[in-house]
Amino acid sequence: MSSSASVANENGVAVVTIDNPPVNALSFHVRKPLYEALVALRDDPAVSAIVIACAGRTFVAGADITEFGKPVEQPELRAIVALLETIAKPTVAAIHGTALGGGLELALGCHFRVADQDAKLGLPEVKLGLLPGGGGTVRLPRLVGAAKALGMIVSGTPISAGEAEAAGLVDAVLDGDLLAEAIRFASEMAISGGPFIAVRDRNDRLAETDLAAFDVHAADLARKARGLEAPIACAGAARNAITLPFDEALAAERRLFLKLVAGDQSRAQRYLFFAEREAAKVPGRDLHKRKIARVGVIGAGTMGGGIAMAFANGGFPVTLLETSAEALQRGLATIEKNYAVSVSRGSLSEEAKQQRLGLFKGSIDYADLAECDLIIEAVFEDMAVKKDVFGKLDAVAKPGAILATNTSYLDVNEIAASISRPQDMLGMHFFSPANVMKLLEIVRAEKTAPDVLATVVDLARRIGKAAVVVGVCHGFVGNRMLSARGAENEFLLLEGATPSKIDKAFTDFGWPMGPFQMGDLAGLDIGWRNRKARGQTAVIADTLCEQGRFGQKTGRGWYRYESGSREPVADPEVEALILAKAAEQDVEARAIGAEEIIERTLYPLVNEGARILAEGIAARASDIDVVWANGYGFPVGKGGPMFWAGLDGAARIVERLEYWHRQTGRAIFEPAPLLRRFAEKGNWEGVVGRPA
Ligand code: T1G
Repeated sequence: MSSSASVANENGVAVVTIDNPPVNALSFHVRKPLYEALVALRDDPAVSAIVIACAGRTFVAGADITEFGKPVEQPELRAIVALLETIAKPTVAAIHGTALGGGLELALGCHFRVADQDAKLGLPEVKLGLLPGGGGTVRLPRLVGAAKALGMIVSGTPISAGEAEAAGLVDAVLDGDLLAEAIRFASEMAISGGPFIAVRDRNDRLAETDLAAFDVHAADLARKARGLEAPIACAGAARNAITLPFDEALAAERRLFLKLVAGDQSRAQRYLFFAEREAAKVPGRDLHKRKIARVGVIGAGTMGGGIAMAFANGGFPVTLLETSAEALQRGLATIEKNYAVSVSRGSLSEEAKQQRLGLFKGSIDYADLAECDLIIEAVFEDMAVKKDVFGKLDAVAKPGAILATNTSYLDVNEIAASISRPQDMLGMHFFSPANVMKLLEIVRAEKTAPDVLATVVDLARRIGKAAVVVGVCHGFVGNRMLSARGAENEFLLLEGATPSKIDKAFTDFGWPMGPFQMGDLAGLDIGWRNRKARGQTAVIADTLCEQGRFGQKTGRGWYRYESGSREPVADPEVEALILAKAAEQDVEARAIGAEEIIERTLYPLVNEGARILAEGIAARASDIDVVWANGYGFPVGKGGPMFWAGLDGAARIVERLEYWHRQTGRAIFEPAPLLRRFAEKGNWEGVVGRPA
């Protein structure tokens, strides 16, 4: 018997234990012995029931994603599930940790599923650009109903054991020793004599389906797919479960799966899955990490409050410091309001809200930060202000405390040089809203100690952030590339492309919104302040700001917003302003197509990424993609700017950059040497910079 799938007999109940660290993925070396064991146990008269359990920290977390795109080795998961459904004796899946994807589908092949109370169950394949390919789209609706199944499969969001029990997915949530209780459950089932009905033969929940309501829900989900194929395929497969006989629906699922798994979108999303984990593999990651028991946050404004919530959400006690009692109260009130909104939306329980609020301690006295192990400042973006804050921190923070700045572009080395302990200092650049956005740029300064970096990278994972270590430069990785992406915006406007046209080119590409909508959302005054600080101008954007048109918050920016609405409406006044500015500069308006817009915005984006790689500000091209997919809404079906460059053809990007460089003479179009090398090699593998 293989160690990946071993069998024990507990008084007639056979226990098959899968052991494939770290997440018990259903790799071939698991599937083969598992299949063989189940055949033997099915036919063994001494076996009255079968329990499938897992060693380690979790039940099967899915098929082995690394196997996709390679020749399939039999038996596949589908064959194991089909085999399970030929077994007359009771079969029970004992679930702990996360039963995800193929893991849940394996459990769906069993007559029963029991779980411990901390278990989570889900079908997250959609996040990999796939759909459940082991029968999940046809079996799950038979247990929880089509509507619930549709939501689970298209969102990919796992549910708790309690919710799963209430929905009919789990037969019992067990306290105490899960395996012992699962064996007892199985034995009782065997004694009961059944009947033991395979999930495939249960149709009562399906009979309840309101197909019209299902289709309305599915259509709404499709509208939110933004060009991604998997969510639509997931909905279609779930609908087949309702309208087609089981085996036809299963065959349809197979066809849809094979199409998705071979497609660019799934390749891109699987790439991002591993890229996010690769980004956390920084030098020194196995060093001893400093203990972080309490986190201090300085500044209770939008960023500081969001950062404080991010840590409280991760279970960390937070000391939130402000300069005055009024500012502190305002900040704490905003935090409470944010949690209340989550409770009203049903995404947070009242109990959890109270538990998290209980983790906050407010203060207006720096001395209170002395008990913190990590202190993050989120004060005004001004070097003098930051240095003043760090001077105070240097005086009060305990030895070994990690000191972090949330600056989005200031020189972290300069701040580090202003304190006595630069080795304990780095940047933690959160993205607003910091309690929601997954990306965290961890800025490693010249003197940051390796164990400090390793501690913060590990901490990022513990609060659910996608951490990317970046080097020190203006704007680090994301904002520096964002500047490159927007450098042509005013030229495009003056030459005849309207804000709506440019934004539509972006949304058609798959972005959630275009640069002008984004600017109105974030506030045009932020960019205006940055430009003034750097002595830069943008004739149209500056004029809008001089007119007090800051975007949604003032009801007018690039677009107009009816009161209470966030819907952008093209504003003739803005278009008139653009025409006037173009006339001043004798710029002839012309028709500008989407392709040109993409070439003059996204190709410089990729080019700047290549420059960042060459300078070692990012260690890998995939790190840059993790930044853009998690911090800026780059369409995940295209994998990020650097992965997309491969899809779009780097040679063509170089050629078009050269064209625009000849046309404009502007430096952003001068192809970076590393991009030229990528174009020759066809991938970034050998084209990486020094470690960030
Ligand atoms: N296959 C291969 N490797 C995996 C893996 C998987 N399914 N899941 C995780 N790993 C690796 C991961 O790369 C990392 O490796 C290590 O395990 C620890 O992971 C047919 C088609 C389970 C919630 O999508 O969501 O089933 O970096 O760092 O933070 O219908 O892993 O150490 O070398 O993420 O504790 C569906 C994916 C697959 C779940 C644990 N299942 N995994 O999180 O650890 S498709 C999923 C996760 C499928 C069927 C379909 C998380 C986790 P390394 P980690 P974690």
